[in-house]
Amino acid sequence: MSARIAHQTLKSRITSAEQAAALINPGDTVGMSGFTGSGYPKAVPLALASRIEDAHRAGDPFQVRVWTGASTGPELDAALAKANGIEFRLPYNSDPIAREKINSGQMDYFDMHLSQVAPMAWQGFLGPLDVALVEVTAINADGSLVPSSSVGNNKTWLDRADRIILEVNRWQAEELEGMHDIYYGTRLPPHRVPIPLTRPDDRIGQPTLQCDPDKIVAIVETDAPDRNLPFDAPGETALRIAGHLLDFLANEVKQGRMPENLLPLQSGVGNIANAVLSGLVNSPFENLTSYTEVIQDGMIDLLDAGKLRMASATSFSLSPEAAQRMNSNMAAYREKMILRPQEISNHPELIRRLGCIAMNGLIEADIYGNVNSTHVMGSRIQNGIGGSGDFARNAYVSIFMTPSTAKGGKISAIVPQVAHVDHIAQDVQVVVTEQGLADLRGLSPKQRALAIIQNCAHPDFRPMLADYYERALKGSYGLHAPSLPGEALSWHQRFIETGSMKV
Ligand code: 0RQ
Repeated sequence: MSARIAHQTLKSRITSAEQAAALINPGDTVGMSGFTGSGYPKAVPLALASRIEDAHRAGDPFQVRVWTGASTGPELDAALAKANGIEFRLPYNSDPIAREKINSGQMDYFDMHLSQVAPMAWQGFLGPLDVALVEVTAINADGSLVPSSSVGNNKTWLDRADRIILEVNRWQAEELEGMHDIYYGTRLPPHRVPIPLTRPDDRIGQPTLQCDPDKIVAIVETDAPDRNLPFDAPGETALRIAGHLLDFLANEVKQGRMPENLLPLQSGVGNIANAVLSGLVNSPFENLTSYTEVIQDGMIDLLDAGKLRMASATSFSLSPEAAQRMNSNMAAYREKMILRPQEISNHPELIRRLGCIAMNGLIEADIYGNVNSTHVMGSRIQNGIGGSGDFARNAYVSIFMTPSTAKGGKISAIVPQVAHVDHIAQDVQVVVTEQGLADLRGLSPKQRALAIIQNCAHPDFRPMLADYYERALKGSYGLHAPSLPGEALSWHQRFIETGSMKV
């Protein structure tokens, strides 16, 4: 019997992944743990996928609806998508097999703001939640649950579900206990009250999750690592983007618009975000804080270098090396990190109050600063909006960063008009590429266009953009935000037809 399960009655519910998967029925909605490859269930989804494949071989329909915190790992999204087992998915996916199912029209996907998942689940229009399938580090004698490497929507899944299946993962460090802060004070209107968090390091809840032990129908023991992907060493492009961004922040301090230790940092996922954080290690900034949704390698480097005082998030997103470093020294990291439910880590009220510096990636931006974070050529989803909207709209300063081209230079990340809008121009204050940085604050659309074309566009595409803009100034229906509707999306159409945006 596992020492990780201290509750006497619950020990009797330990079972195999196969037996637990047998408790999930066709058509069930399953709320699973997991956020950016951390803390997702690793055994039961695989067993469920195998059960679904058996059913399909026998000619029986079998699909489930899957809700999570954000992205998960191959044992969950890839396995279930490969088995054609997911009918509907929310709120974020980065798995290539699931992405293909969505883009080929075989899987429905509701791409939503991560802060809104829990409150919308409570509103009820998403339908009932049949099963919560949640990874935890341990079950205490009193039945409280020690969360693992992400919190995500677990509190809500445990509260809302009719039946609960737990995976207790021995791979997760026992010393995670005490790192989490689970706030139980959220309500639906008209009963909402202010969330009492005024600093990134405030603790406003309790260290464990609670649930009704009678709802727990199965407990499966695992010993499996999170999906930890290595980060690339920052290349020339990422380093140049980081350089422009750090210069901008230094100037904000010099102008008196930000304190010397900046404001709480939010940083998106991916190599460029990680490179920016690594750049901060060698910067003059000290005593930094972070109020974000994921803690990635760059944050650990900043903590280790003594530059970052503390980090608040809902999940880890670490390379295997950084995960190993954390797991072997968790008690020390626990003093400087807090993992919270995603409705708190991404809460607009808190992001606005704290004044976060939001730094997110993009697919493309247009000359007016509208940003597309999600859809390639306007129709193929890449990942999802994730937390970028939660942070961009409510941040003290909202920064978007990207290489100026994609796909070997065939695609310009700066286009006449974005083919899909996630972040309207009002939510985008700074755009930065390796070419330079455009500070768009306080600028009119025409001033923004000049700043973006001159500072951010790649030289291969800059003359084309300048030419479009000049002609739009002459031929546009109105001159507030000049545009030529018949031509504005022609770059995307050209890529679809020829494989390049270049003429
Ligand atoms: O495709 O993997 O096939 O090579 O998009 O692009 O340049 O590696 O950049 O990893 O930072 O991701 C917007 C997707 C950028 C990410 C996005 C292709 C490119 C590559 C990845 P390949 P890069 P990144 C906190 C905040 C939304 C969620 C968010 C994202 C792949 O930042 O998902 O911000 N953001 N969350 O080739 C065609 C273009 C392209 C393009 C890039 N213009 N056209 N393809 N790509 N630009 C985290 C969470 O919310 C959990």
